[in-house]
Amino acid sequence: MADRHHATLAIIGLPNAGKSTLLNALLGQKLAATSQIPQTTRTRVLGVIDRGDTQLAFLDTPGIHLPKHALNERMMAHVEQALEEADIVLWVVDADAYLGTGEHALAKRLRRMERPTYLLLNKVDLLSKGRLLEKIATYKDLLPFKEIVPIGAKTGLNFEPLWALLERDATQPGWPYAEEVFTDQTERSLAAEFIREKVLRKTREEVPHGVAVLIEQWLEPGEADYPEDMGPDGVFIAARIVVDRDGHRKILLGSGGAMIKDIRQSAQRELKKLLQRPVRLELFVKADEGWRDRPDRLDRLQL
Ligand SMILES: Nc1nc2c(ncn2[C@@H]2O[C@H](COP(=O)(O)OP(=O)(O)OP(=O)(O)O)[C@@H](O)[C@H]2O)c(=O)[nH]1
Ligand SMILES: [Mg+2]
Repeated sequence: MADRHHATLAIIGLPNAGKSTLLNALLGQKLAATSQIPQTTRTRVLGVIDRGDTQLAFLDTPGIHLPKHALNERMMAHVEQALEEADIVLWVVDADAYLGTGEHALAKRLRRMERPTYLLLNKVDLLSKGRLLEKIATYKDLLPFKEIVPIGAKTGLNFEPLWALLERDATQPGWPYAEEVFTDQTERSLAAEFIREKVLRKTREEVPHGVAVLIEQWLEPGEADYPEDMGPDGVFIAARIVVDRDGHRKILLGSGGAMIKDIRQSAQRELKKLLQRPVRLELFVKADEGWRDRPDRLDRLQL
């Protein structure tokens, strides 16, 4: 007990770099929604893992971008808060993407913070060795990085050296979280996120950015209105999918309801895996124009 150490690690970077994929892979369990759509993550997600005497508390954060709506301002506040709390910053970049103004601005900010920062060059599966070396050369002068580690978040590539470095640098005394604590997400918040993930994976353009999910009913066996035909160990979940425009609602429903049916089925499968029990999911789609700029709506959605 006496030689237990920990570190809080903020996983930050631009949208779509693979931060949430990394969190899920490090934890060996899905905690965060991931998709090819930038700005998938909207809040801060804690994932804790204990390795020997070392406790590592990872904070996944929204991808850094210029806020257009009140929602996006709150997203950026989550990034700030995670950076404040972090002992170590893990800056994840898409090594296959161009190093642009976003990266320069972030480097400037991190330089001022003087926090030990790792550069994690992600998606190295998409690069040749030669291009990877070029990338390292381009990035290394941006900041005095504590470490530069090429990784593949999707496949767990280079995780062993990464773990070793993190364990070496996790020098804060004690363990802030009890051994059984694994995340700060509730089953309900995970369920809402995984439903939203299915929507993001099936829609495009402006639709995904205007989507939010609210769990309206969560019925356990024995509760009033729990469906009688459902068996003694299931859960009945009704969720509302909020969209920004009526046109988006129509897109989500699809012709003859085909799209929403597809979303419902894949979300229900995912929730069964999450909850390890039979799940019946019902989805409703509702347009609420301008919700991303309404503080009351954002509060209700816990954003
Ligand atoms: N080829 C490849 N793709 C990856 C890898 N890691 C993540 N991706 C893909 O990159 C996309 C974005 O991944 P996310 O984990 O959602 O990215 P994020 O940084 O959390 O994005 P935001 O939450 O929007 O900031 C997804 O399509 C992932 O499958 C990787 O190692 N290799
Ligand atoms: Mg994310």
